[in-house]
Amino acid sequence: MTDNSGVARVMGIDPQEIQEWIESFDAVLKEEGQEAATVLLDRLRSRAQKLGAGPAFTANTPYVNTIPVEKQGVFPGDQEIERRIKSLIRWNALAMVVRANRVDHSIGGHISTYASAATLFEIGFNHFFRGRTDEFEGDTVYLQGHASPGVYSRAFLEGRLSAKQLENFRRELRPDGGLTSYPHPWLMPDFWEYPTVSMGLSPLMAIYQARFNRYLEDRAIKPKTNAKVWAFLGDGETDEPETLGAITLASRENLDNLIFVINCNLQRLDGPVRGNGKIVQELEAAFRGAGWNVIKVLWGSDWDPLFERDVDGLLVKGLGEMVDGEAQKLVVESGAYVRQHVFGTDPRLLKMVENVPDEALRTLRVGGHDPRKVYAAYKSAVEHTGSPTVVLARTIKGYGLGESGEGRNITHQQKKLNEEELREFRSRFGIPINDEQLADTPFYRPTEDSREIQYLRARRQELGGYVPTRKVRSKPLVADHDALFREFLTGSDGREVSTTMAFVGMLRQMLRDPEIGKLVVPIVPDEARTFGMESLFRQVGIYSSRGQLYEPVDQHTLLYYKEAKDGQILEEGITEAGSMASFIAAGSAYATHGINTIPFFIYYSMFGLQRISDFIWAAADMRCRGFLLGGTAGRTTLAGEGLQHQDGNSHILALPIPTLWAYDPAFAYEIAVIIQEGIRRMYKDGESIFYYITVMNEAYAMPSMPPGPEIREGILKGMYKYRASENKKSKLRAQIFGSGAILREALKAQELLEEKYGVAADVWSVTSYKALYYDGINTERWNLLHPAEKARVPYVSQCLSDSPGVLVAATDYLKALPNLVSKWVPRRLAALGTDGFGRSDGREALRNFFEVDSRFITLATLHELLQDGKIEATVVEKAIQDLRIDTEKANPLLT
Ligand SMILES: Cc1ncc(C[n+]2csc(CCOP(=O)(O)OP(=O)(O)O)c2C)c(N)n1
Ligand SMILES: [Mg+2]
Repeated sequence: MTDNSGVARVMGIDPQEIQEWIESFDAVLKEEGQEAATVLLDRLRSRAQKLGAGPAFTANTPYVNTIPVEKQGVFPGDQEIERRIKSLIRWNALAMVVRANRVDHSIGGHISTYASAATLFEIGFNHFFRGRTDEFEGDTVYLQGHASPGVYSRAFLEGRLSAKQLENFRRELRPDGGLTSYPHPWLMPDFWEYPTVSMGLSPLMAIYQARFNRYLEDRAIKPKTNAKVWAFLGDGETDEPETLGAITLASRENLDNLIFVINCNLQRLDGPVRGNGKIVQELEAAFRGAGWNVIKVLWGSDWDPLFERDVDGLLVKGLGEMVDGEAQKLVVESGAYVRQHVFGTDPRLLKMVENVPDEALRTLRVGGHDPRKVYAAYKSAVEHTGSPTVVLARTIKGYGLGESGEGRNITHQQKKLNEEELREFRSRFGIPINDEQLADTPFYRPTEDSREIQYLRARRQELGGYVPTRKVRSKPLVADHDALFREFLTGSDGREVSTTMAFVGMLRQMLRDPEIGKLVVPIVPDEARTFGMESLFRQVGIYSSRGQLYEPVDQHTLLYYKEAKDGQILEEGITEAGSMASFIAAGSAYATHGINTIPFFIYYSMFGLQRISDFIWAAADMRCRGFLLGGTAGRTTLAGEGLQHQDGNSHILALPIPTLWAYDPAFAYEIAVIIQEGIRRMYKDGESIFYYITVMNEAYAMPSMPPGPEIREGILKGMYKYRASENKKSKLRAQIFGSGAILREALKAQELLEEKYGVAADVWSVTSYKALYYDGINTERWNLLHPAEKARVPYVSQCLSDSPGVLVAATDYLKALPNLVSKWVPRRLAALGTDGFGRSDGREALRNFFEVDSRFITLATLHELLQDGKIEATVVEKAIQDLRIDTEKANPLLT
């Protein structure tokens, strides 16, 4: 096809002259080849620019297929049998949703997404997606979440899922099991690998997955392969900022192992994605601008002869100017409408189609439904080198649903079809189900020896097995790492260090360990210096696929910024979302690659759970393992920064994620115990859990771990008595809970109470309210279900059973955190916490402002004793004076 689409727009130039230029160019192309033609164009462009006549910038190409017919190549499959298979998959996917909806109107599912994606998926399944075998690592495929019925339906034909399972789609709680609505590895751990349904997450995860694969190769942890990462997205999904947010990373890193396929059905849930614009062109410009290889698959083979006749480029121009809202309308309109609106603008165009009947115009196929076009695009994508590829495939939402849904704005939520509509669908796709059976909408699977099943099986065998299949391939670690962590149990000999520094020390040692050293993946979003990690730059290097092409400004220093091709640190720049995507790739490598990489993602704690919680949720769904380190944590411990930075929230935000163990340790030995245990549970015992540990930047002498086996157990279970009062005689008793940096305030309060008020207080380090809370609710649940058996006692109640006195808890997080356990403690619990917006000031001022310092802990303890009638109000009033507490001070929650 010759593209002359600009011709009509050019004013004042003789068409003859234009034709001559074109012919000269064609001659160069023909005789000298493509490279020469490109040089010629480049030279002309530079010349024009120099003379001030540079062409207007455009990142777009005309609205036609990127791959010309001549370069399409042959389709290697049996098109007829593949069409039959696809039709059966369409039918069963539809039947799943229709049947589920009949049983319960509230259940349903989505038909129209898969209806649009069927050819895009099937070409992948039959020709491209390689399974994971012992010899080859396989491709990684992120499938559009709302198209899951189609994926199940294919697995049914493959013999991997039963009709009963299909029957129970979206009814997972049926006694005989069911199928989860969307791709959730947590719920179907042998099937789904990657959760994709929270829109925008999977494109970002796919980019970082592709980069992580390269990282493993560059570090010689896995062999170099040509495995691909495929991500299938919706066009509406591209409005999520995460979708396009990292595309420049993919091109910068030359990720030619990455292929996006965007299902451009021009619709999202409510209506058109860009009614008044063109989403394909918009995406083309964005991806081309970012340096991607863009392949547009817009028109099916039926259009080829029309474009062939379009010598003046009028048709291309017309299609290029038509907004998507109008293009969507063509789908639902008649052939006559198409004739009038696509070809009616110019008599020359009308002439082109004068012999084409209306019906043929109505059913002209778009590119994403044409197997040959899609095949050619994928082939070109997998063969492309040097940059990632995006395939922009034009499809029709609800394809095949006819009047009831095809191209309609309501189609996304279409779950019901009446008998007439079912009959039409059945006939259109040639499903061997007779009219009487239609009302029941049965599933249909041809016999095992049918050509369809044989073909489909043979294709998957050839490609190395079924996709998706999730299988844990890694071998458990064996060492106990006692020696590694032992040095952190003995304190810092009076040296003042922060828990962050202590953690970094552990990380440095872990990186040297013979078993786990290579497996550790430190991940930082441009905060390594904040956390004192710059020494690691030199020790293990920062990963860069290009090595270091420049001499760093600080090369003369010991800790210079060392980038290396086999560097181990993933220094992601300022992207917590991207860093989390790296964490997910590294934290799931035990399944994806059979490699136990252990990610340690350390970040500014406020910008973690608060900012990227949906990714953390997806990590849990994916059964990720590893450690999240919330650095510069605490509302009053991070001094100076203020409202947006000071994190008093994250331990509350960690609560909902079932597999995330959250700790707020105060001392180095606590961190050592937690990390050692985490490595054991995740990488030796194979538990699919991960850890969140807050670390702070307040420096103090780290004590050594108190003796006794109950300490280690207590640290892990959530609390242990750190320092008991030595005063055994006092009648005034208290139990004070401190956590993280606030533990030291509790210890100061213990002294104050003893010295000034004669109160004997024991101090507990509460390392994890979440762990105590989960233990509490689990114990309660067990008791509820076992009324006749001896009731179990929550761990927090056990701890306090022999601990007399009033109960006071102080935390650098919301008061809700200690209050979580208040029902299992033997008496009233007074909670001090940091509810409200942060402030810029020093620690002392902040802890006064938020009322969590030793003075307020003392006051709260005395107040509790007053409530119990153990002391007089005057004592408390006097204390308020002595402690210089301003009773009229601002309320931190309201100011
Ligand atoms: C983060 C997020 N927001 C909203 C939704 C709800 N939702 C599900 S599908 C959908 C429309 C999808 O449109 P598109 O991406 O174009 O995919 P299509 O179904 O058209 O292929 C929406 C809004 C979601 N799944 N995730
Ligand atoms: Mg869409």
